[in-house]
Amino acid sequence: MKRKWWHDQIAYQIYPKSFYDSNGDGIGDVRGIIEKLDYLKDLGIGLLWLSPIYPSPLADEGYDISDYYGVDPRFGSLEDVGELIAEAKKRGIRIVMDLVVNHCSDEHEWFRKACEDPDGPYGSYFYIRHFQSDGAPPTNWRSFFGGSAWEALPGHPDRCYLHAFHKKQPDLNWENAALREEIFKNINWWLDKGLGGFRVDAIIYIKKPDVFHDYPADRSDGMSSFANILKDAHGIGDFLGEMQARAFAPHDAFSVGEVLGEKPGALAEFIGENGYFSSIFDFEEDNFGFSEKGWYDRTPCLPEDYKQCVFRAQKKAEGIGFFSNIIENHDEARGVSRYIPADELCADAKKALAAAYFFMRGIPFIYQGQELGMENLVFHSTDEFSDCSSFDQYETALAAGCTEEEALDSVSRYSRDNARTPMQWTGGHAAGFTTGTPWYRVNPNYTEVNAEKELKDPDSVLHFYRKMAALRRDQRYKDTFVYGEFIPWMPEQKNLLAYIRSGSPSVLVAVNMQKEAQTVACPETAATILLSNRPAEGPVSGTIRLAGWQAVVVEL
Ligand code: TEU
Ligand code: CA
Repeated sequence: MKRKWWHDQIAYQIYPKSFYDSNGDGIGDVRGIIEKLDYLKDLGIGLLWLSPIYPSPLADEGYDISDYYGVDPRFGSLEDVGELIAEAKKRGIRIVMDLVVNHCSDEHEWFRKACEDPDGPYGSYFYIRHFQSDGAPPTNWRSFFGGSAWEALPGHPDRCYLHAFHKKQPDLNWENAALREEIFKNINWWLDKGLGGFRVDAIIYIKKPDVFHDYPADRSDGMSSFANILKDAHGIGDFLGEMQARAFAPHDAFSVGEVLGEKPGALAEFIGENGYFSSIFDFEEDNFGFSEKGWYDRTPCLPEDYKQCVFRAQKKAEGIGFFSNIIENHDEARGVSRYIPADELCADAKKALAAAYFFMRGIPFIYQGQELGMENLVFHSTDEFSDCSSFDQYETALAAGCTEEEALDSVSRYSRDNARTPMQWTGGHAAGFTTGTPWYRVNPNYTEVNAEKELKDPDSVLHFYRKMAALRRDQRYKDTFVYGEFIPWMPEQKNLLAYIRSGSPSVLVAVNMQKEAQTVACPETAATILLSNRPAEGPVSGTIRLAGWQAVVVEL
């Protein structure tokens, strides 16, 4: 395998609105990120992905972009981004921005022009169709945020446009070569500024079926999930290959795709040696228990399920390329609240889950606050929701017959709001996120879970993350963790998540994902514990006894 500069990186995701507010307006900003670069450097990261900071009406928190060439004044300026790139570089960190090109904002000038003249050149930047003669939309596709994926075109009541997500996010028509040129030009413009690369949003949906038709209804609303179009969408590789060749490859840029639902057997096209992307995220765990009906119907992911997902994903990528490994992101509940049973949630369990995913094959991504052990919120009423999907899923649950309490519970468990609360820097005002009023509420556990406190405590979750990063970057083990094979170890043993990363030396990672102790056989007679979340060090042999939620990394 040809070695690439991103293979051995540790990545960190920032959700800028909630990371750090430098000017007291309650909204995180680019200057706030600059102020925290030393914190990130000390954590050991080399790639820094920012969720969108472009001008946006924020209907979907910046994933609705109205100008691909700017920075929203709420977040800062282009000069600030230039400074961020330069300051990050000094610390060995490359900036990765979010590329959101399945759709733009309905406030983007392309869409305005399309509304002015749907038959003109900008009309074909979008998917504009006529309503059916009875007034019904062209197809029964449901948008991901609820309701029809078709919305009346402003100024043209007989026509409508397609939106996979929010109605303020019209889908862009990639079949149009002029649109593709605009996108490649934009990517190159940013990469020329010295970016490390892009995280590529919702990219699987850029290819639509040749013929638009209904799919069987999957809820009582008579509509069908937008994801069903993927079955009939063929040939996305032409677009992605072009993007790779025209934009990413010439800059040797890192690209990580948000790809949910590539065709069976197609992984090599995406992340193989000449793949469209450097990597794509592993969503196997996130997808576990998914229900088309909505969050209220999801099946929780127990530790044993989690293990099966991890092993499946690792197997899938074997010999092909690198997944980007996560336990959470800005679209998901907090990993510790999701994969650790609620009554067993504690610092040891948080560290154990961390060790389980961090040393797998692939590029580990840390989502802001994850390194502190930040947890889900508890919602008491809909007044506490912020994200559009929280409202939609709450209504969906009620419509399906859930009580208000059950509907709130499903939002508490899966809402994207969980991940979007302000970063917990201190135990002081607004968790040290802002001197003003934070745009969204702080998780009440900030007095216990915060960076200031954890920096002082050598046993904190934060220090454990730092140790994990240091170990992964250690010259002696680097090649093993980056390129070593992933071999499941004692996979039959319940709630033991263990694997060997082969190399010289080989390493065993063994995680006890339950509160009861259990033992794991040590594959070598003489071995040494390199890292543990419980007091343990030095030589081991025979069997290793793991206390409840103990994780060890052992040199073989
Ligand atoms: O997400 C795309 C996606 O497919 C989902 O994870 C989505 O958030 C979910 O189906 C909604 O319930 C990406 C971004 O990560 C997300 O924040 C954006 O909202 C979305 O694209 C649209 O840009
Ligand atoms: Ca601010």
